[in-house]
Amino acid sequence: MVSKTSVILFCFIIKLSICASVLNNIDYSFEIMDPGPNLVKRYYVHYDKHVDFLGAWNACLRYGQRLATVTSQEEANLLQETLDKVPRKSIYYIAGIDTNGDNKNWVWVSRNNAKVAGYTNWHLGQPDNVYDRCIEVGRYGKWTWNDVNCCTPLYYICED
Ligand SMILES: [Ca+2]
Ligand SMILES: [Ca+2]
Repeated sequence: MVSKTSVILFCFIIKLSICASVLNNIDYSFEIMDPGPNLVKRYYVHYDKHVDFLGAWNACLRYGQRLATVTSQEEANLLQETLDKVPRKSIYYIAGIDTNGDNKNWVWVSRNNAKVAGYTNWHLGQPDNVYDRCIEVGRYGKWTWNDVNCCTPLYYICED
């Protein structure tokens, strides 16, 4: 007889592997016009529906936006101001993923796979898990970053 625990574990592993293979196989290599360093960026916080990372990435495109990047202290401040206006505090995807699963090679997949370089806003002790290959904000307050499993249903932040 198969125990309930092993069924749950099996489903969990299947879900993880599907999610991981989708993440590895999707073609993120489309060209996005990059407005450059003087960009006046706007962030859009979407908190109507929880989705996994790919759902978030696609939803932003459907809105004519793209999943948010945070590449400087100015942008982090703008994001914080934007999030502080949202009536419900929650946890949100932004566009970084760990390409190798080693917590070292993070790229912004909505920005022509630009390396997450220079500015970062990791919470103390993060990233801490090689299986968590996406970035969420809001888990630990002050809108710092945490690495999270890409299958986790979360809200998301887009930009244009
Ligand atoms: Ca990680
Ligand atoms: Ca983490």
